[in-house]
Amino acid sequence: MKSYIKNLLLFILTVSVFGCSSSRSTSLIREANPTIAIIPKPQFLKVERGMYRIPKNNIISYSGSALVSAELLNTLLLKANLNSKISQNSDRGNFRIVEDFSLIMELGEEGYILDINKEGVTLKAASEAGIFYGIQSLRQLLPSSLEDGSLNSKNILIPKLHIQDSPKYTWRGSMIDVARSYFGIDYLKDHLDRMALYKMNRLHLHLTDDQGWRLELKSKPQLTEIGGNGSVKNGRSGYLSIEDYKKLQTYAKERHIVIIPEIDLPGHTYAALVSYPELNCEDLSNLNPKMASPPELFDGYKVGWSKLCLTNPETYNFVAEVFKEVSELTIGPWIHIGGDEIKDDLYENFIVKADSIVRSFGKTPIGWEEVSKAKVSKDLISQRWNGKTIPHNSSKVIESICTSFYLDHANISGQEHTNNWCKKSGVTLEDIYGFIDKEEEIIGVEAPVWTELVITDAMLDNRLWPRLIAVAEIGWSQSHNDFKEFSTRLKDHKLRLKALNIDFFPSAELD
Ligand code: TNX
Repeated sequence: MKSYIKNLLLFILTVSVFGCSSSRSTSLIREANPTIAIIPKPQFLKVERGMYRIPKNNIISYSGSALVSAELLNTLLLKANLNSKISQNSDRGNFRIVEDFSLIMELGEEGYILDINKEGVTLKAASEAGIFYGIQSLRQLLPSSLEDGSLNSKNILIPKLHIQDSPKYTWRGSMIDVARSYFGIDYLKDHLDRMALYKMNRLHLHLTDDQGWRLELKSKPQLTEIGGNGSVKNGRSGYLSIEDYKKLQTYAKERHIVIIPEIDLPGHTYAALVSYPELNCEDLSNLNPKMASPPELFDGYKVGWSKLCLTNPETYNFVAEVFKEVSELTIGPWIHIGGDEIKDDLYENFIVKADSIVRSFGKTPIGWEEVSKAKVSKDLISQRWNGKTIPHNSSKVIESICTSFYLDHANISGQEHTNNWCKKSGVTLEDIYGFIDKEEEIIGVEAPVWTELVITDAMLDNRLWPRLIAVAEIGWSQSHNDFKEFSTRLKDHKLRLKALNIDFFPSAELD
């Protein structure tokens, strides 16, 4: 609270010293104003002179079908210990929500306009998603004590301003490997809340690997009855029930986030092979070197030693049944088929089949970049991680190059319990922010956390935050070339991360 008041005084001082004529460049105005620290950086921001004081009693008016958004804003005001009433089809409220599809050309699917002036707050967008993101920006203008419900001030002031904002990329993702160490529905819901604050919209779950299978399937119960019990050494086991998976997707959808399930095939499959041993080749030649064999579970770190038996026709029935049920359970349009780190003469043949199986169930397949060696359909999206694959066609790409996006790597050089095979010195905030996105086929960015060495909630928080905030900015903002300026805004988020109960890594940039 203290720092909020300090920031406010600083703001009043800067406005009175510099003045804020509309001809001044927005970046200069923003630099002069320490209270505006919105992340991701909005596309256009103009700060006006003065502040708007939010009264104790508020009216939220909305047009069209914006009731859900009005309720969301209502919740935000209630969290700030303010009163508010919702009123339809009137523009008399001091908070006005205008959802108007004709703004689609100007703002796109996810853009918004936020105006704060002496009359109050107006939020306009072509869609619910746009309004949602506008509310996230407004949320970041309110004191961080809002996040834990401890904000109880009679004098909540927000800067008068005009923002017009829309994202650079449609794909702004986070990936969590829940297969090596299990992270369940409670952690994942918190994670969705945190992602939403930073306008991220894709949560990719790496649901299966050698150590564990984390999604219940009715047609294949042993996958979780047996494979769900495994984990990496000292990691947690468990799985998402069908009910959990449905609930999680609904929760995500309410936050405009799509869940992407990954069933990693044909390698990284020991948890499936121990659950249904008949899927192995008769001589177990598909396990090489044999790090475990049924009925033992595998809790080690080695990768690339297990694969489905690609000469066995039963394998393809298994794959089709699994993708059928996963497709039926998944509300989003994408299914990730894995496809990483495996050698087999039939690999490309398998990937072509998996691609067409997934499409036959009406979903768009995604695979780790190796899949693009195969003659797959143009629809298949490739996820770049080491940049070593020469693609067979120019498919769309999700950028996760490990030097910039692998958050299981160290926050700073030498951090314990981190991978370092991609970059010895770690993947620092500055490494992430310095990523240069020059390739045209990129639809967005995604930051994976592999969890061989990440076995508690605190460790996962530490790997994700604050680095995921830099990823969010790369995904949303048109440019990201001034790390110093980003760091200045980031500092302002430290208290908010604390209020959200996040065990973030204490990066120097936060102090
Ligand atoms: C490579 S990157 C993997 C994962 C491991 C990670 C960390 C990629 C597509 N696959 O299976 O967890 O390295 O060791």
